[in-house]
Amino acid sequence: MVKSALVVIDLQEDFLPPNGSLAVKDGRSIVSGIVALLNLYKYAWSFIAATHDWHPSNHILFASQHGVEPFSEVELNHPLGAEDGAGKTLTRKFTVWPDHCVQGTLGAMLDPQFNKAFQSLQSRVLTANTKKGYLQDREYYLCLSDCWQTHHTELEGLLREAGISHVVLVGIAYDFCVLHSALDFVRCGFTTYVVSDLSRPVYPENNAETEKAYSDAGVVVVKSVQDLPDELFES
Ligand code: VGL
Repeated sequence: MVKSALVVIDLQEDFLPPNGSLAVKDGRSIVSGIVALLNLYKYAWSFIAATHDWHPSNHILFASQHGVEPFSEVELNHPLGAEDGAGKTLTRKFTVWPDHCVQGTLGAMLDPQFNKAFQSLQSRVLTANTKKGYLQDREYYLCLSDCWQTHHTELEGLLREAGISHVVLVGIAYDFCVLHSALDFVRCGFTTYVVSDLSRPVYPENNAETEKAYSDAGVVVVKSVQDLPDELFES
């Protein structure tokens, strides 16, 4: 039996115009479409999760911590010091960002229209608020684990407990947290959809590369909600 979850990624003020410190172009324009997806009469979700980037103020992926310009790259060590075969600590290059989604700040709040609709659902369907990015020393573009796959959020366990087989992702950003979360869901065995009209990228100019990453991984990207198959909502 198909049981579907909607996962709304990082619909937080810092990713949204006009004031977000890492505002994604037209980010706010997807909110009303996402709110429409919360209509349980129309869409029979078994689970709805909202993820929150939730960083300490000295998070390692903030450019301010490295004295470099936002959107430049830094090379970081594996947070647990894992080594390659030759005994050398594993490293990876990461883009560093303006400070954003600092725990407890206005910028970390969910968009108010979405938040109100989401809160009002909470006794009618299983829901989760999944925080990620709270460990200072590693990035979490994924909502199931960090980028090194060393620490896991509770979301996968909650979805498994609820018997979820299919997930639909919307939110921000199409080329970072939505993309990497979708890849993580596929790795964990979920049938994974992304609705591209209800997501926006940081780098629209890289869309061809982003689309390739989705399709290489087996994520089904549909343009609009109408393109989602009916079987997602048959219980
Ligand atoms: C994100 C850049 C930095 C995202 C998070 O939510 O996609 N993007 N941190």
